[in-house]
Amino acid sequence: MFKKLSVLIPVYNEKDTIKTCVETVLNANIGNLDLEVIISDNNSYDGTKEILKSLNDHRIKVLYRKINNGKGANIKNALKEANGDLILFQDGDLEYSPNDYKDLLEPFYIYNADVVYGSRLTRARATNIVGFPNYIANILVTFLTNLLFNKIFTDIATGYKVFKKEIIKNLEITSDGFEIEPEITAKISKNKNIKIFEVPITINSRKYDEGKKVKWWHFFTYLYHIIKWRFVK
Ligand SMILES: Nc1nc2c(ncn2[C@@H]2O[C@H](COP(=O)(O)OP(=O)(O)OP(=O)(O)O)[C@@H](O)[C@H]2O)c(=O)[nH]1
Ligand SMILES: [Mg+2]
Repeated sequence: MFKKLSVLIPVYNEKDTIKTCVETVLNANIGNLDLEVIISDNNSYDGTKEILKSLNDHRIKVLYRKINNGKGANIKNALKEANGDLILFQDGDLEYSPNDYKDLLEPFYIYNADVVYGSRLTRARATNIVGFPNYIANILVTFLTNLLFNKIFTDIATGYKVFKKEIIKNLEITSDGFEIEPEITAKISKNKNIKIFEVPITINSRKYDEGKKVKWWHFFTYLYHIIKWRFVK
């Protein structure tokens, strides 16, 4: 029933990980699905572009943006080109592992899911034990989402999100920055016909000196946008 998986990799200054990330994606277990990998580079200046230019596989398409206006804009750029039946978001930093694809895809076949989130906070798989602030921020934004949208997510800010094509294409996403995450979660939560599943994943979190880009104030960006999307149509 599903023929093709599109893996979207929005990337920005990830020279240390992007090559391994793409290779791991190309070798991931995705059953009988065909694979297309759409990488959107958001005007990296650390050598990532040069690495991307050296990639050579017919399944890969690389888009180069001339300006950087945020991760959301970068995801939307990749999304325009995607035509798989299932569309998966993959960060280029290897905090998330393509070894989890099999688990992320399973609910589409077994439960006819429309959306699957990979949760970092169910503790059912490997989790490296890192700082408390990031953990509590994720718990709080998820709790607020559950409260406002009557849901039971354990992790709304996860980078692993998979969608049936028509679901994600019809969301009409407007956000350009990290606020794309609350926008997507709010919009799918508001639509009672959309079946959302979560599966546990492995997370190998990195630190700021390893290139982490999300900052503490994005916690407040998330809170603001979760509340906004609860009331905005
Ligand atoms: N800041 C930024 N990140 C981008 C952009 N485009 C793609 N990205 C990718 O988005 C990810 C940024 O997230 P990270 O800093 O790793 O943090 P995170 O994994 O989203 O955050 P946690 O929820 O704390 O794990 C990286 O993989 C970036 O390469 C962009 O334009 N700006
Ligand atoms: Mg990351």
